[in-house]
Amino acid sequence: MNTMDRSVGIPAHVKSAKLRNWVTEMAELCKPDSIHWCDGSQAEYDRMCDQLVKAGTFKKLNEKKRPGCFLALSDPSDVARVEDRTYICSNNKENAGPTNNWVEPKEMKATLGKLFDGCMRGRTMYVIPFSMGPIGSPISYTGYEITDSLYVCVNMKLMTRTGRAVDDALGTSDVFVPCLHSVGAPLAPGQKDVAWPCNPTVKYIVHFPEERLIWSYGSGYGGNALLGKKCLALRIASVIGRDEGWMAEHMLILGVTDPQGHKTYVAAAFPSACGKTNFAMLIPPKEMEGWKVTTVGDDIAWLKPGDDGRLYAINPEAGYFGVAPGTNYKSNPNAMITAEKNTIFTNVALTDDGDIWWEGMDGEAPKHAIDWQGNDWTPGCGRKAAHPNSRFTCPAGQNPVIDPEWENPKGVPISAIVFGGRRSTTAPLVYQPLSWAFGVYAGATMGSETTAAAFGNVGVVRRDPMAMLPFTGYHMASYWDHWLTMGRKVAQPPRIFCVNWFRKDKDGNFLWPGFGDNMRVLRWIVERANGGARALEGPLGYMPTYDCLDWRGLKFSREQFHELMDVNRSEWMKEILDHDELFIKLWDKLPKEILSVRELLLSSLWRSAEKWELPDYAQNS
Ligand code: SAT
Ligand code: MN
Repeated sequence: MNTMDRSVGIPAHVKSAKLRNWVTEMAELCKPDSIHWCDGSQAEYDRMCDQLVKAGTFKKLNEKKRPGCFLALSDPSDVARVEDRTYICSNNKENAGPTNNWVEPKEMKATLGKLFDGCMRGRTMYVIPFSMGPIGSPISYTGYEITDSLYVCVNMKLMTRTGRAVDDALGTSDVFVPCLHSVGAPLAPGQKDVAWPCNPTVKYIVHFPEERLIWSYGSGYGGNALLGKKCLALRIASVIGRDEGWMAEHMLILGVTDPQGHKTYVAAAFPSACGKTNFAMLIPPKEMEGWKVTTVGDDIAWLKPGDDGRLYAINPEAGYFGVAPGTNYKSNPNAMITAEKNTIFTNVALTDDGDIWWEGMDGEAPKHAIDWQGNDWTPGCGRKAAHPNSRFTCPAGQNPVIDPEWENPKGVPISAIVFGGRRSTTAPLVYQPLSWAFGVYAGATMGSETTAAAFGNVGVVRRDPMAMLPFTGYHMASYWDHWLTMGRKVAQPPRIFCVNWFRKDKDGNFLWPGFGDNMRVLRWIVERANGGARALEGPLGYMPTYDCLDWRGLKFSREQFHELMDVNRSEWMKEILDHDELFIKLWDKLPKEILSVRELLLSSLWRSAEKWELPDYAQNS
């Protein structure tokens, strides 16, 4: 432990008065047995992992097979983000908007005050200094997470930049986001702790956007507890970005290098279960020699205007918190390599040789394993070995295709923004909306078919504007307005594109191979964004014809391509009626441009043929 202040154990090097006062107050409220101020060192991380092993939270994995790796199994009641327990407590209900849960801030503080009172009894209170973005960079943001979970401490060490350097960079400043977290499981004197403490019934993930304050209670899992990620870097940052003129987006960032060595950066928003991590680490087909994809980020992008009139993006995170099931050396070898060492696995299965396994991993299933609930598991037992939302937490720097600029404090210039969803019908493989406003409309009305029963019926289109539905810290329509404002402010905004890798034929087969072959579409996007590739004007925007794409190494006919690119008028008329439902919900703050674009889209669909056929360029024109 560091040199302690006599009263509550705040190290003397911590100079910010606001920080000292806040930690003191929270210690008085939560009443922990002791306070530990995290220094972020490797030695501290190792000590904490040892302690987690002793407590039974961690199991050390086979050092030969998974060096530096641990497995944690959570309580079955604590396995994912809890959207229905997530609140945006802005001063006025109108500012949270109809897509967020809201409670009057004073009332929420009263409720939480009672829950937090004494909630850390019998436990240590850890204070984690962390930076979203490189420490000390002008576009980074500092947070302090108070938590009673060691699991959170070690995950935050991988997911953010933590430790003493953050305290020093903050200095006497009072600009930081206070994040208070408790698992909500105080221990009576002598009471033995459980492996995964949490509150099985009471959970609150609460944001106070005007105060830039986060309080989270009851859960120890993922985005509920690692408060730098969705809570700070998206919900609170979206509000800060609106106020300061930048954007916090749920986007991956990748670099595309062409055979001449020219690099273009692309940001892309996909709802969950659309292969976002795979796209961020895409491996181009070998026939597309000389093309290369590198990763800047896999989940979150902060986009800020640069002096040259372009938008620059940073990845505020330092690690990946990736979904394990379905990841394998074929679907995403780079993710597998990233998680080979120094990784924390949560809720995957443990094999008899001390390694991990999940559904969809390469090779055969093990004959026997311990499942995510700690029970014996065999291939025919009828239960899943890994939880569908099981995760790996690993340092981004271990990604073999990490972009050399990924930690550049200036960020990387973004040339294209891609919106994508999972649609078995209606949405073509790729198109480029006619302008920024048309692109904002496309992002705002983005829809994806549900894959997990968690959202109700499987296969129903769920609207998820810019993939930000659960992550926008204010009124969704004001957020769209901010997008439109940014397009006017930035002299050279990125070009916007829409993709759909998931269209199916009449028999329910995917029309597009996906994975590495998405590079064919990405190449067109990049060339288009750089003013190169050809396109035709369709009813929704610009579209590539068959001859615009690189088909080397893939047998794919014109007919197949046309089926994928078809824009069906009746389907799109219905689609727009469905957009209307969202617009009516958000009517009180709906930007006028959204309705204007809707009219223009209707008018171009009206005059197009029922089945809009993509014409072809003559082969050699
Ligand atoms: O749990 S996280 O919020 O970090 C990941 C997710 O659910 O999107
Ligand atoms: Mn995400």
